Amino acid sequence: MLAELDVPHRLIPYNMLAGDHLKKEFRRINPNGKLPAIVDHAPQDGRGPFLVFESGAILLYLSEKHEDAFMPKGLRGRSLAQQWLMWQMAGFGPMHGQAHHFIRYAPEGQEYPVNRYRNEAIRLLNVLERRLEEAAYMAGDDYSIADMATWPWVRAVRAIQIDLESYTAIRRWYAEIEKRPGVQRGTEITNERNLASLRPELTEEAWSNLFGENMLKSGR
Ligand SMILES: N[C@@H](CCC(=O)N[C@@H](CS)C(=O)NCC(=O)O)C(=O)O
Repeated sequence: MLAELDVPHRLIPYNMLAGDHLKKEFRRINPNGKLPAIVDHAPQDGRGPFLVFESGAILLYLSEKHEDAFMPKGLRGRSLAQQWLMWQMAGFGPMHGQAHHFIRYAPEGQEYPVNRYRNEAIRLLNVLERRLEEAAYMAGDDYSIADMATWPWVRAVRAIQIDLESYTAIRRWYAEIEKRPGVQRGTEITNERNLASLRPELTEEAWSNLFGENMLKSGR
């Protein structure tokens, strides 16, 4: 979003495997201790820095701050963008996240959760495919913050062994968004290798930072 808006910003990479996100300083920015979060040093009211967490809230905040950027005009259009953004936040993102967890990070051989979350991931891709058969973008004719929120999870599906071959509308939409200069700039930092490797090797320490005792301790 920041690259698309072309506003000055400083990106601070956090290494989750090393537990950077568990530090007290970061919890002051995001009480939920997760990435991403932003600090706006130039808020509209001219008061001190403003902190925003939750990716959907960050997208809405930046859109509103920048004259409703990437938000359709009119009540219907706005509502459509919000509906699909909420759908991503509450469904597509969390379900794909769990699919990544059980397929890539959990001990192998757990058939039930792997099937459960792969099925949900596929069901949600089917919902997206139907939507993109009837509209160019998720909220209608134009690219919006709903597409921005969803595109990165679609980008990651090969790591959960889902093939997009039969998803014609999603592939059309995906390729159009991938060409955008803002998207190219904004994705430069993604670790492609990590996305491609099916089961990343985690040290005990990294595991604990992500899913275990270190993660729990940090929030107490
Ligand atoms: N609903 C949150 C989800 C944030 C989230 O789960 N972020 C992941 C990285 S993509 C994270 O920080 N994981 C570290 C952890 O769970 O300890 C959002 O959309 O901002």
